[in-house]
Amino acid sequence: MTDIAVSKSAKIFVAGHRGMVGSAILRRLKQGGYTNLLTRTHAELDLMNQQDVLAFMQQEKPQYVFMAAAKVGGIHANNTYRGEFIYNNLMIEANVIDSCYRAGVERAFFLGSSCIYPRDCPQPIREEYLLTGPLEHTNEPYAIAKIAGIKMCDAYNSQYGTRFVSLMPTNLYGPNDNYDLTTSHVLPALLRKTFEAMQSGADEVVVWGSGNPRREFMHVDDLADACVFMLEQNVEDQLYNVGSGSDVTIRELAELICRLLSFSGTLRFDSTKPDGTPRKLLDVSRLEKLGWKASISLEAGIANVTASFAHTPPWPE
Ligand code: GFB
Repeated sequence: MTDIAVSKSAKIFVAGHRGMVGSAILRRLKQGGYTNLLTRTHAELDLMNQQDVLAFMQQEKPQYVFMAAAKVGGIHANNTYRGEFIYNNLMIEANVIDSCYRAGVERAFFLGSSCIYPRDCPQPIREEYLLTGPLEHTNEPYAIAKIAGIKMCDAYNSQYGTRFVSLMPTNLYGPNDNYDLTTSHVLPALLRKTFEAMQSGADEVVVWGSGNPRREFMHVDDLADACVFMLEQNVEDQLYNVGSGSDVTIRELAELICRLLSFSGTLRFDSTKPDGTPRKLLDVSRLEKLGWKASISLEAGIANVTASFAHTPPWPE
C-alpha cells in the first residue's frame, strides 16, 4: 500500500478523547507530530444530540475524524444495560458518521469491537465472517449497534463517495482503562482484584466464569498505532480487524497477573457468572498485508500498566 501525505497541520477530530481508546489515539497523533487536534468533552458536545453534532462539525470542518466515542463495558455491563448499549451507540455513531459526510470530512475511522462476529464462527475470525451466524447473547445489543455503524459507513461510501474505514479491535487494555469491578473488562478487573487482595492480605482472587474462555488482548497503544498507520495509508475503505494474533484462557490470564504481581494466593472460579463467547481470536492478515503488526506483548503490556500503579492505583481508594 502507498503512504499518503497527511499534513501535520491537518485538522483531526478525535471523538471520545477522554476514553481509553480516544486518549491513546490522541497520544499517538501528538507523538506523530500532528499539531491541529480537535477534541470536545461530553459536557462541551453531546454526541447523542444530532443538531449539536452537525452544527459543530459544519463549523469546525475537520479533515479527518477518529470515532472513538461509545458506551462500552465488560460482559456484565453489556448484559445488564442492554437498552443503553444499543441506543447510545446507535445515536452517537449515526450522528457522527452522518455529520462527517455533511461537513465534507476527507476520511473518517469508525472504531468497533471483535464482539460483532458470530459467537461460534471459525477461528481465527476473518472480516468476511461478519453476519454469518448468531451473535453472543451477553453483548448482542452492543454488537448490533457496532454492526449498524459498519454498514452505515459502507452505505455512505457507496451512495455519497465518502471514505469511511471501520477498524475492529480485539479486547483492549491500557492507560485510562475502566477499573470499576461491575462495568469493566476482565483484564483491568483481575488487575484490581489481585492488587487489592495483595493489599488486604486476602488469600484468594475470585475469577468470573469457568476460566476456560479464550480471549485475545491488545494494548491500546498498539490500536492507536494502527489507527495512525491507517490514516497515513491509501487503504480501501472497508473493514479491518486489529489484533495481537494470539489468545489465552481467562485462567492463564489470571495466573499471569498473579505471577506479575507476585500474588501467591489462589484463584476461585465463580460459575454463577457468564463465560460469554468461548473464543474470539481475530485474523489480522488483512491489516498485516498493509505492513502493520502489533508490537506490545501481553506480559510487557501488563507490566507497563502495573508500573503506572506504583503507589496510587488508578481507582478510587
Ligand atoms: O472482558 P469481559 O468482561 O468481556 O469478559 P468479553 C471476558 C471473560 O472474562 C468472560 C471473564 O468469560 C468473563 O466471565 N471474567 C473473569 C471476567 N473474571 C472477570 C471479571 O472480574 N470481570 C469481567 N468483566 N470478566 C466484551 C463485550 O466481551 O468484549 C464488549 O461484552 C466488548 O462488548 C469487549 O466487545 C471487547 O470479552 O466477554
